[in-house]
Amino acid sequence: MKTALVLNGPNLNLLGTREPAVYGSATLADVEQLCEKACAAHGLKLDFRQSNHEGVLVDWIHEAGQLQAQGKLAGVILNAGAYTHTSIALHDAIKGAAVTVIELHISNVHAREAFRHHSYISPAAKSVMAGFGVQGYALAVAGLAGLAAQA
Ligand code: CA2
Repeated sequence: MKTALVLNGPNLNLLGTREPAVYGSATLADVEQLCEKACAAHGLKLDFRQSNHEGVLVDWIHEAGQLQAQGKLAGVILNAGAYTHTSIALHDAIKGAAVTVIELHISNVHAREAFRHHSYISPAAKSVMAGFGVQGYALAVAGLAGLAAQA
């Protein structure tokens, strides 16, 4: 059984505590449960992580590239948070690791401030999703399972 690695970037540990109008009221622990269910339904194992540190996310993407090359990983669902809009390091890591990444955003970043309209992740990602709320994580798991099945 392959693993789906779900990576969450800075401040996503605050989910459910503030800004419910933008991000909803589910906590990150709720999102992890939702991903567990989605992975079980699609025959995937879940590895769910969060970090506020760019370099930690870079290291996890490198690790993911190795696991995917070994046939153990379906790919990565990445909500890079605000690093989406700033991080050439994450862009380079995804390219360098040659790992399948689904870029995910809870909110519709294109309907928000102009500084959220550009993503350094998108050109390196296989797929991009935004604006489905936290249910987007379950949709992304389904999408990743589909990509893995056709690989
Ligand atoms: O919509 C998304 O998922 C984002 O990736 C979330 C990031 C934001 O910087 C991106 O532009 C879009 C922010 C995550 C912070 O989440 C919080 C949740 C509750 C309270 C405070 C922050």
